Amino acid sequence: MKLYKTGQGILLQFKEEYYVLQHDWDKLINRDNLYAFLLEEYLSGKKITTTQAEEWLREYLLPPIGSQEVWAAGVTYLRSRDARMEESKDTGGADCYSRVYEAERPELFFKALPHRVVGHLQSVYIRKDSAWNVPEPELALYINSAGAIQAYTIGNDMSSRSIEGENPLYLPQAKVYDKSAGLGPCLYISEQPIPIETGIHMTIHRNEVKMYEGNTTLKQMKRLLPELVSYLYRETDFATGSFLMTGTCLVPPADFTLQANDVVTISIDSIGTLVNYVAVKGSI
Ligand code: DO4
Ligand code: MG
Repeated sequence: MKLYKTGQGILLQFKEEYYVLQHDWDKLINRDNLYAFLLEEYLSGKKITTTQAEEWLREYLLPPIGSQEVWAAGVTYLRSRDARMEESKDTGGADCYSRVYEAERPELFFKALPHRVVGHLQSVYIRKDSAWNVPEPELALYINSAGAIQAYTIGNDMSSRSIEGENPLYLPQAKVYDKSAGLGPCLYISEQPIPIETGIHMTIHRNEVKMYEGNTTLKQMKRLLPELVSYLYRETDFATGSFLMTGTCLVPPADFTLQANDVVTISIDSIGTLVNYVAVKGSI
């Protein structure tokens, strides 16, 4: 089932039908067994017509986040390791990527507070001081305050390859800035963990011409999802839970950089599609 956060209220989608839930978003999602709770809510929920639900989703959709921090894992796929070794080979930073790929401890970094997160059909920014910019399509987890994965969504970990390539210590500047994180369109809540056969797809269009297309599956990931979660929660409490992007496997070729007005479309099986428009701060 899917939960959508909208400016008109929370929508639960189950079996092609929509229900309005009267809850505080953070309290609703931060439960021990969200799936079981939503099943009960659906039985007693207020059903609305598909036409009305579609209007809410079209006009009022918000990113599926409340007060949570967004974190991200890096170099969880071989493709990400190789791309970063390539971009940093002239500046001497390449070694740290091969070491973290092999190490027991994963790379985890702070990505965003909710006010820097954008949702479906909203704009992400590329930095004006960066010459080489890419989206990173990633499975994102919603983990409750007890450390249990409760839901999945789509993450777009916007990144400056030129800034990170210059020096890995510039990672926070390459990764953390206004509108650098996309999440959405919904939370996908399933009874069982998401299968590793789940596909991730990304296209990038410029003036309606396809500039990039890539496909992968979660099977390519070197780490297990609970392994990433256990490191994130080792010494850190998250009162209303947290979001964790789990790393990218799709990296456009080295001669590609995003431009304003590009359209990034990321789909993950069972979850849906997140579309972000690329913009430069100050120009919209
Ligand atoms: O090591 C830098 C960031 C890696 C990352 O964001 C990813 O692999 O997705
Ligand atoms: Mg990433």
